[in-house]
Amino acid sequence: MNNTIKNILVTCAFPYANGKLHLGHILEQVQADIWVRYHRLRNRQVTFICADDAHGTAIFLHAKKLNIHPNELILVMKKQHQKVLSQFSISHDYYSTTDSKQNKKLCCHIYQTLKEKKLISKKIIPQLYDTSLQMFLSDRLVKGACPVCLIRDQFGDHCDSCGATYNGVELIQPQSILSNSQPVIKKSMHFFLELSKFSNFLKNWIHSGSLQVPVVNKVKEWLITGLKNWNISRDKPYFGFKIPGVIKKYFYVWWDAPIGYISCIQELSLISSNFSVDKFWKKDSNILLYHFIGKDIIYFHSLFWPAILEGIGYRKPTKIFAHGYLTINGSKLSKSKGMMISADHWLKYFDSDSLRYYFASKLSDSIDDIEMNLNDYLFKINSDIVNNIVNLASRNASFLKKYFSNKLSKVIVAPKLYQLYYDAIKEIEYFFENRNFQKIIKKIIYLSDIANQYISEEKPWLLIQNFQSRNHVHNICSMGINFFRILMIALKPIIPKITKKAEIFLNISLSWDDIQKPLLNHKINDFYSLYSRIQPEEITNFLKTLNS
Ligand code: NOT
Ligand code: ZN
Repeated sequence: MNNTIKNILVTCAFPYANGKLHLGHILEQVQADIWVRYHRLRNRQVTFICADDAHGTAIFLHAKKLNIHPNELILVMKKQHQKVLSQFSISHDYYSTTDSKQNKKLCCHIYQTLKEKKLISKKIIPQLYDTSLQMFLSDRLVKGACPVCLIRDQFGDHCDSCGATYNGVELIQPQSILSNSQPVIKKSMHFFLELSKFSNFLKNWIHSGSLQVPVVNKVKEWLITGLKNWNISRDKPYFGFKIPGVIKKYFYVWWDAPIGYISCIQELSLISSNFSVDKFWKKDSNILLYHFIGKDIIYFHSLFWPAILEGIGYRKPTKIFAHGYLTINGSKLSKSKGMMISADHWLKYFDSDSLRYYFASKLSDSIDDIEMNLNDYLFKINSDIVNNIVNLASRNASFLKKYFSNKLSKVIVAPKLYQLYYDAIKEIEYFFENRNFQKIIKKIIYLSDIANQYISEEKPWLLIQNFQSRNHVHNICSMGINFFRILMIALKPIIPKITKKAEIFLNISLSWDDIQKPLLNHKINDFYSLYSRIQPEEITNFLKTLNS
C-alpha cells in the first residue's frame, strides 16, 4: 500500500441477529482484524466497522420459535455478538445494527433517489404462496433445489452452494418450511433495481482491480448469462423496514444490509467530528474502502452493491476481499445446515489467540475453503508457539535473570543474523498487505528456528561455567531476546493477548518502527508463562461435546 495513504475503512459482513456466532464468523472477523491491527501498527488511520444484520425471515422465524418479539431477539443477539467478538480481540471501532433509525432513513432516501432517477421500477410478478397459511413465502420461508446448480435444500432467494440469486418461483420442488405444503403461485407487485441499466458500468468495474481473479471469473459468468433486475421488496409477513408509499411491502434484507455500511459512518458522525458521510462515501473520497466477505455473498457485493453506489453517485469499494468457507473434516460450518461450533463454545475449551494463530497459518488471499483439523491445531500451537517462540524467550531469560539482573547487554553480537531478521520483516510487511498470513507464519517459524539454532550452537549453558565467557553469554542471550522481540512485533496483529504479555516481560511497548533499533542496555522483567501447552485430552474432551 502506498505509504502516503493513511485513512482506511474496513468492514466485515454483518452477522444475522438470529443466533450465536460460529467459528466461520470468527474466521472472517479474525482475518479482517489482523489486517486492521497491522495497519494501525503502521500508523494508518483505520476505522473498522460491523453491525448485526437485524432483518429478514431468519430473524422473524427464530423469534417466533422463541416466542419473543424480533426486537427483543435483536437486542439480546447484539450484546452476545459483541461480547464474544471482544473475547476474540476483534477491535471494531463501531458496531451497529441495521434496524437503526439512521439506516431506515438512509434506505428510504436511497430508494427515493433511485426511483426519481428511474433506476427502480415496479412490476407484477408471480410469487410463492402458502394457501394453508394464506401468506407469501419469501426467502427462508421456502426451500427447494437451486435452479442454477440443482443442489437441494436451498432457500427461496439465494443458493448457498453456487452463490446464485433468484426468485423463489424458480426453485425446483419448493416446499413451505412453515406448513411443509407445496406452495401455489400468486401474483404480487414488487420493486426492482434495474440492474440491466448498470450492465456497462459493472462490466468495466469488475476489471478495476477491486476483485480477486477467481471472483472476477465468477462474476463474468453471471454477466454473460445476463443481469436480471433485482427485486428489492418483500411481501408481508416480513421483518424489515416498510417501503414508503405502499402498504404491506418491505425492503428485502439485502437492501438495508449494505446500506448499513454507510449508516455506520453516519452514526459515527453523531459521536465524532472525524466522520461524515461525505468524507467517506462521496465520489471524491480519498479514504480506502475494504469489505471482507465470505464467497457466498460475492453476488451481493460485486453486482448489487456497486450498482447502488453508482446509482446514487457514491464511491465504490477499493477492494472486496472474499474468503472461502471454514470446513471441519470437510463439512462446512453453518447454522442452517447442521454442523456448527459456536464461538462461545470454543472459548469454554480453548483460548482465542491460539485460534487466531491457527487461522492465520491457514489464511491467504485465496477463496479456497479453509480446513480446520483439531489435531493439526494442537500440533501447530504446541510446536510453534510453545516449543519454538516462547521457548526462545524462556531459555534466554533464565540466564539473564540468574547472572545479569535481567539487564540486556550493550552490543549486538550477531549483526548478520539481525540483518536477516530485518530483511525478513520487509517480506512480512508485504505478506500482511496482501493478506498472505499463511506465509507470515511460515516466515516466523523459519526465523525462530534460526534463532533457536543460534542459541543451541553457542551453548550458553556450557560457556557460563567459564567465568571469562560470561560476557559472551550475556551478549548471546540478549541477542536471543532481541530476536524474540522482533517476532513478537510481527505477531502483534495476530496474537494480541500473548504479545501483550510479552510487552510486560520485555518491559516495552512493541512498535513496528522500533524493529531496526535493537534493544540494548535495557532492563526486562522476570520471565513468566506466556502460553501453556494444549493437552491431547483437551482435544478429545472438546470433540466429545461436538458429537453429543
Ligand atoms: N447477514 C448476511 C449474511 O450472509 C451478510 C450481510 C452482509 C452485510 O450473513 N452487509 N452487506 N452487504
Ligand atoms: Zn446453486
